[in-house]
Amino acid sequence: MAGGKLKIVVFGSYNAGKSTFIQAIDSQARHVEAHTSDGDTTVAIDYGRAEIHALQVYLFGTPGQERFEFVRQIVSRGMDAAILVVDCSIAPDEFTRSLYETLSRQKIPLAVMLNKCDLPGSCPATARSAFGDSLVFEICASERSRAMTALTAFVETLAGDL
Ligand SMILES: Nc1nc2c(ncn2[C@@H]2O[C@H](COP(=O)(O)OP(=O)(O)OP(=O)(O)O)[C@@H](O)[C@H]2O)c(=O)[nH]1
Ligand SMILES: [Mg+2]
Repeated sequence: MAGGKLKIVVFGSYNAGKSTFIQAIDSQARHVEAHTSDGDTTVAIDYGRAEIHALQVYLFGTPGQERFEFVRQIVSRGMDAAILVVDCSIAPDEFTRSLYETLSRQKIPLAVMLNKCDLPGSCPATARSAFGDSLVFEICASERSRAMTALTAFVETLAGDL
């Protein structure tokens, strides 16, 4: 695999685990957040990087709240690939479905990361059925090794596109 750069944008509903995923990949990751009574939420962007097979991978996380659509549009510009993080410990939500439909329509590679698989109520097998033939990984974003293994496997599928 030749050296190069890859911009991957991470999408997902509020609280799905996008910031946790990026932090697991890069402990030096940065993010812009607001403190709320429900915990912290991303209001602008997450940024982290990793080197995978001599490729510089730049990860940009987006806010999960619907009202930040304009931020998602700005951050998405020029992306080479997308990741959709899904909390599979709760019932599938409409916003996840709409993000999935929008991303599937775009001509960019997509990986779905079924997150929070460590929680007792999680059901990755059921969640998987909502994502058709897409590339799906089961992760626990707070576990670096599982997050990194999934990201590496996704990046390897992109090698031919670079
Ligand atoms: N048990 C468990 N908790 C997780 C996991 N991933 C994230 N969390 C928790 O879920 C909550 C939300 O995680 P974030 O990474 O902030 O979610 P986000 O998608 O960035 O949220 P927004 O930026 O507000 O859209 C935090 O309390 C995390 O600690 C996981 O794999 N397992
Ligand atoms: Mg976040």
